[in-house]
Order: sequence, then structure tokens, then C-alpha cells
Amino acid sequence: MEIPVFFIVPNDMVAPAAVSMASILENTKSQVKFYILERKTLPISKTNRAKLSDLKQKYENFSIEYIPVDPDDFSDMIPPVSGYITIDTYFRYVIPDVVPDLKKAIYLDVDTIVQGDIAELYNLPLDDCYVGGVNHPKEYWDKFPLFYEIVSNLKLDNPYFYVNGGVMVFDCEKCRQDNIDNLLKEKTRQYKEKIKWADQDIMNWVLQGKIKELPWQFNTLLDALRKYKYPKEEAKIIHYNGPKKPWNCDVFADDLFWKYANKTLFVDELKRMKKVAKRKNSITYYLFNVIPLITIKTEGKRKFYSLFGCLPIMKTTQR
Ligand SMILES: [Mn+2]
Repeated sequence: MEIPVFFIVPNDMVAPAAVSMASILENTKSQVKFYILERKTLPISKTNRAKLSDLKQKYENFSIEYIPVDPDDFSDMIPPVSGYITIDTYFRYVIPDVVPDLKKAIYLDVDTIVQGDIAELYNLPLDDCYVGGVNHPKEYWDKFPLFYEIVSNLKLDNPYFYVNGGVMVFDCEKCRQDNIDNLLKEKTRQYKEKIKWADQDIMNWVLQGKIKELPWQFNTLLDALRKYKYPKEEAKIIHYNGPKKPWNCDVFADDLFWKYANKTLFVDELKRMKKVAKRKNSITYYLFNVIPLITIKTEGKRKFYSLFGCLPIMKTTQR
């Protein structure tokens, strides 16, 4: 049995994708086939391809196929609200179609770490559904006003079922039979003014009633671990969702990310990315041009002020 795993990878996201791939391979004995959906207009560089192939030095149980997707096919779909999501997110729609004989396939975001056996996810029954996904933590509905606003805007039959798009399993055969790819594209164009979270909104809304709920362990969001204390050891797939990533700042449970990053040729690049991002988010004012009087660090909506580069004095949160 070969397990098909899809990633959407712009050339500047190859490094995190490699980390997720290494984590999969480290924890399964199954043969894995990676399908990398790349931008036709900006394909993955030769250097990056070579660095990905280097995973062969450590793992034998995989192969990679690159599939170019034309972003122009999605250009009339409105760009999603959150700045860190790009138009490539819509590439998910084509997964059931691009490899015609696939029965079933897994999709993963590049910001995931798989610490369980990927075969377990692949073997979960989807019953008669088009896709399987993990619902958001129940705490989101009470404690996250923006989330509540976005989800209620969709007027779902069950307003408490809205799966996260970072980990999905597709019944490709069934999707092809009912031409789901086209339906999703059509609805995205039709309702583009209404949707906030891109294809995730559309899939939850268009496919409602035909989405199989998968256990939380297969897509454990960062907040579930950090704020709501879901046990980290039980998470089979950790999803560093949101704008803060292990490669742009310190985030909860990023030790796991770096553990697998160390198994790839991308580890130095990732460390560099983080350094650059941290520098960009920090500004220091000097007294007499030599004494670092005050440093302001920005992390999302929060700002941290410190004196002399080390004494924390104040924290502000923008609402
Ligand atoms: Mn993600």
C-alpha cells in the first residue's frame, strides 16, 4: 500500500514542508508518495528539489512527484482576508482530479508535524463523505469572537461543526464522480464577497453533511495545546496554525518542529528565516548612539517593551 500525501508548496515554503515530510517518514513504515502542488508560474527551484531528495539519505520509503498548478485558474477568487494566507490555498480543490486513479488522498499544510503513523489517518473510514477533517476545538466558539463571527456568517445547519483545512482526507473517487472540484470553484466565485476564510469556508459550507469528523488528535491546533491544555503526547498531528510559526518566532511546542528540522538539509535556512523575522519585528532606540535604551518587540497584536535590551517593563495588546 502506498499512501498519497499532498502538500501545497510555494518555493519559499519548501523548508517547512521538508520538516513535515521528515516527521511523516520518521514515524511510519508505510510507503509514502508525496505530491507537491507547486505554482506553475514560480516552480520549486532545482536547489530546493535536490535538498528535498536528500531525505533519501535517511528514509527509503517515499517518492516525490511535482505537479504544477496554474494560479491564474484561481485569480478571480477573492484573496482571503488574513494576510498570511495566499491564493495557493485554493489549490486544495484540484487534489481529487490531478491524479486520475487515486482512490483516497491526504492533504497536509506545510505547518504540521506528524508524530503518529500517517497510515492511521489514511485508514480512517470516511463512510459516505467527500472529505474528512477535524472540527475546531469547542472552546473556539465561546472564546474567539472573530471565529464565531466568521462561522456564524456561513449559517451552517450545524453551527458547531466547522473543520480546519490544515489536515484533510479526500475520497477522491467520490469527489470525481460528483465533480466536486468544479462545484467548489463555482461556489467560490459566486459567494466570494461573503467568505472570509477562503476555501475552508467554502468546503465547510458546500460539503456540509458530507464531511466526516475525524478525532482531534489528527489536527491539534496550537491553541488546543497551549490554552486549552489538550495533552501534547496524544496529538498525532500538531498544526502550528495562525500567523506565528516556528520559523518566524518562538511558539509553543516548537521543540518538536526543530527536532524534525534537524533531520533535513533545511535546518540552517529555517534558523536564518527565524532570525530575519525576529529582527524585522524588533526595534531598538539607542541613547548617545551606544546604550540600547528601549527595545520594542512586536508579536502579532502584542508589543513588548524592555529597557537596556534585557529588562522587561511593559506589554501592550492591540484589540
Ligand atoms: Mn496551517
